[in-house]
Amino acid sequence: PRVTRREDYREPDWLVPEIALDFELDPAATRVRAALKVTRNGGHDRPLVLMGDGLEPLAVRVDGKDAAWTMEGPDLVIALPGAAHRIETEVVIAPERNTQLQGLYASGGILCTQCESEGFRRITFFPDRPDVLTKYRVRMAAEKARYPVLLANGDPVAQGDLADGRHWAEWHDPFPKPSYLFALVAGDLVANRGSFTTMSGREVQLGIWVREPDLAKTDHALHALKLSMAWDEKVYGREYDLDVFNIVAVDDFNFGAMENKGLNVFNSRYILADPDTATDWDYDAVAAVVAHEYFHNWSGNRVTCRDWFQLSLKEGFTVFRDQSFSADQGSAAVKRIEDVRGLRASQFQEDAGPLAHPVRPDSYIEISNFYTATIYNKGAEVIRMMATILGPEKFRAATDIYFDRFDGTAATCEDFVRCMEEAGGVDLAQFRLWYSQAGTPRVSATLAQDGGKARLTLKQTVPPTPGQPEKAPMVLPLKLKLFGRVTGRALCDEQLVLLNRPEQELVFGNLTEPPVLSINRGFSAPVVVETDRTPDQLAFLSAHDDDPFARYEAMQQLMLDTLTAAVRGAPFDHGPVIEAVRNTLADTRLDRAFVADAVLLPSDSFIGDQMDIVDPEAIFRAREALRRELATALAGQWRDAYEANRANRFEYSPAAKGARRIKNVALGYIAASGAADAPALAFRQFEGADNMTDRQAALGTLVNGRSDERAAALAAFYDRYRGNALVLDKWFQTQALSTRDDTAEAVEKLAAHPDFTLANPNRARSVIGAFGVNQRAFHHPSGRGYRFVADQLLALDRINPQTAAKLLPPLGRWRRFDAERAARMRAELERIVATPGLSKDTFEQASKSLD
Ligand code: HT7
Ligand code: ZN
Repeated sequence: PRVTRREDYREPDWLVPEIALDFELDPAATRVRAALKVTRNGGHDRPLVLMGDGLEPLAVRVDGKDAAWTMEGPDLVIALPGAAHRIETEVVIAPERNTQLQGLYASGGILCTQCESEGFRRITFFPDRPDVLTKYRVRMAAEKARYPVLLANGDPVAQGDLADGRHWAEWHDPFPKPSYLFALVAGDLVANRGSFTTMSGREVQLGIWVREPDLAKTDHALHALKLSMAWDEKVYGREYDLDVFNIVAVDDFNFGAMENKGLNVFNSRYILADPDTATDWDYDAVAAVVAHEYFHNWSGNRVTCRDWFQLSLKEGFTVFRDQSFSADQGSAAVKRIEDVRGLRASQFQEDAGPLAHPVRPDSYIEISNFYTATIYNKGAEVIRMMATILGPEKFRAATDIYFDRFDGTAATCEDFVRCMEEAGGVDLAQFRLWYSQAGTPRVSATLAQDGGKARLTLKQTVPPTPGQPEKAPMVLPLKLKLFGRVTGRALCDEQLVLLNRPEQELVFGNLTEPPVLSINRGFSAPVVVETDRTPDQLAFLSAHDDDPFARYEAMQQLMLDTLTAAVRGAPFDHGPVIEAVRNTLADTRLDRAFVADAVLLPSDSFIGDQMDIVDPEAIFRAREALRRELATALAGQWRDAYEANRANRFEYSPAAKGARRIKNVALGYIAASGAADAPALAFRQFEGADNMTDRQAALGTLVNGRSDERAAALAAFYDRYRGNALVLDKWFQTQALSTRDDTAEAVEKLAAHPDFTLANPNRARSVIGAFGVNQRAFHHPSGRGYRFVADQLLALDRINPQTAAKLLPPLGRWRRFDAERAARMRAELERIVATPGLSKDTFEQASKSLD
């Protein structure tokens, strides 16, 4: 397959200032007529190349006359004599046969589009690249009874009825946009409507469109949308710009959602929420994704990307914006802890494996494979570091310059960094390495006391990654502080150190007591920090640090050091962890949600990430042993925490969420203690819960065990929710995540369940995706887990290559496992690569994983 390289970027040969699209919608055969105004860009004589994917031109006219054209592979090529022409094309496509869910497709009777990254070329011939900005007029007609609602980008301008039970609507979008932001939807939908008055006093009509039975589950999304609109005005000075903002929820979607101009299309999983069907995690995710897509209206739509190598320009920045928004809605500390947990689980793993790539990649085979944790989450960390270096006022001044200067254009990461330099008065030349170098930097920090002085030595290394064997030192903004071990008082103010050399030394004076180092506070840099802090010092910080993230981190490090020692067979002592957890549980000043995060042990896979060769069974055993010890040593405290937060009628507030969280963590520990009444307790919670958070947590606890209640809960859950696809996904997912030793076998049965289907990405991910991150089960020594994932992935590749390719990375981590497992994993990768007709999506992931 062809490789696209960043260095080959060339301006488009032809621009398209305007397009008029006319859709005769029909699931089996939709006729698409396009009229493009094209203008030659510069003094060349190259023909017009209109990209297509699986399209056949039924008519091609230039300036009103039939014209000569050729096909070059999937693309339509027309030689044009002048500087400006009108091109008309006509094609017929079949949305109901579109299982890839790219382009125009059908989902549960709704016709909808997904064009990012390269789906527009599956609808009509067009220069389908993000630096061609066009004004769109869209007319669509469809059978009125089946598709009473017709939506597109921009503002509605006209509608009417036709003969034969059909009707039509016309929409104009006044903002020039790239083709990836095009959208239309036709369906039998109803709206939860609202309005928002912008800061300049314009009223915007809001609509969350769903199928009628789901209407009652849309209030949370609508509320989140209004909060997001107000937040972007207040924090970034960004106002919405059209008269309407519509969101449509569909069940079949390759991703979370899509920011199409004025018409966001969402995976229904990130819109629908009510207490009976959505967990607190789901509620938070709905608000975060609604905010994310809304924020794209400026960071992505008004200012878009010049080419797909700049993807993090919109995605990293928008994730940073949505994370800041969510932090402002509740506990910022808890949000930061969760974001870092997510970053470590997905991005650090990606950066350490065969698919590692820079935040601004240099090449790709299939761009869909680059919607990764590196582009999104590491990209957000890169923006966060610049915000930290500049400080809030200068950062805001920089984003103002960025939005004003590049409004209506397709920009680059370099453009963004220059705005930061200009407003911040800083030189970010070396900082730019964050965009070009892959790999997670490692910092070692050692603190040596010498009388009233302490010397801190910081060293950095950046590990080699595919194609980048040698790395230059980076700029690492590290917030740090010293605390006195005796009094617990701060021995200095917090400092921001920019570590930009391989090694740097800092000296602290006037010390009156032994210092303890608090470093990378707030996770100011996305790096791995290794320190020589003792278990006693970590336990001390977990109780005294005034930065909540550093406090959490000290506890995690203490747990991790204990667990990795146990796995390696080195001497270890559970005592300090037990004492630290005891103290944290007893500290009534702490937010319950924070306590719940702090007392959770690192996951199996995060423990594995610390080892050169991962031994899944040894890790599982060590973690279970510590869990059991914590559970029994603190049995009374877990019971107290459970009881204190038990009488909890559903309310969606930070306090109520925190109470549910600590209660459910406590339930897990009660079960881990082996208490005889634990299954009954969990089952009672399962049956009596008035919300999905408590019900699913109880189910999860039971599913990890072997009680009679397990089967009863699974059956009851299935019976209650069999008609609700999103909740049924939880039923599948909870079983695929089970820590039991028979999970590999169980998922094979799940895949044969009548409700399992690969055609729905959420369902596929709920089994194959969840199983792939279940370290113990996926790495079953027999290799059956690998075979299962490879079989499913190959079957899915024929239906939906984008979704299939995203499930491959767990198989690519073979270098981290013992020789036998590695050989089995490689064998599956080789089988995948050798499969005839494999998509380029899966080919790229699998072949890179074998290199
Ligand atoms: N910008 C959106 C990306 C997206 C996407 C990418 C590939 C294939 C399908 C997709 N659906 C949406 C989502 C976002 O980051 O906001
Ligand atoms: Zn995005």
